[in-house]
Amino acid sequence: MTRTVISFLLLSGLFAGVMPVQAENVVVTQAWVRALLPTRTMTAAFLTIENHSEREEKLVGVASGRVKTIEIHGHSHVDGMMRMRQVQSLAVAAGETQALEPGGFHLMLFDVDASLVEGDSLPLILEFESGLQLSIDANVKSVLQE
Ligand SMILES: [Cu+2]
Repeated sequence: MTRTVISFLLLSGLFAGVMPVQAENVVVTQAWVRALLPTRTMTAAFLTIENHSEREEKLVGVASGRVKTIEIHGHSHVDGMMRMRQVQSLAVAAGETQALEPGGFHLMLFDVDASLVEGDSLPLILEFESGLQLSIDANVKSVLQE
């Protein structure tokens, strides 16, 4: 297959994923990012995914123009200690709501644009296994506001 055809297929997949009728069924609310601490380039983001559709939606990736790498993390107890661990995806069952919040699932942001400050907003693109893509803005909040 030529590169042009591949690009076209990728593009059409993208457009199919952001059709309004589909996007309305999955709503992201309460998106926020913990402001960077001085000299740090890593932080976490939190949000709530409401799945109003009739099928499971699985979050498989998150991207931002201002962050190099974003991982989906969960927590597990290892020898009585809470440890973060990366998960490959996060499923939200039909009709369910999944919160990503401190102490639970969260997005881990690595190599964050150092100019990101409190009061700023960070654009995030959430990618679901179904091809659905949601663009949202997460508010940057100081740890003191938590
Ligand atoms: Cu983490």
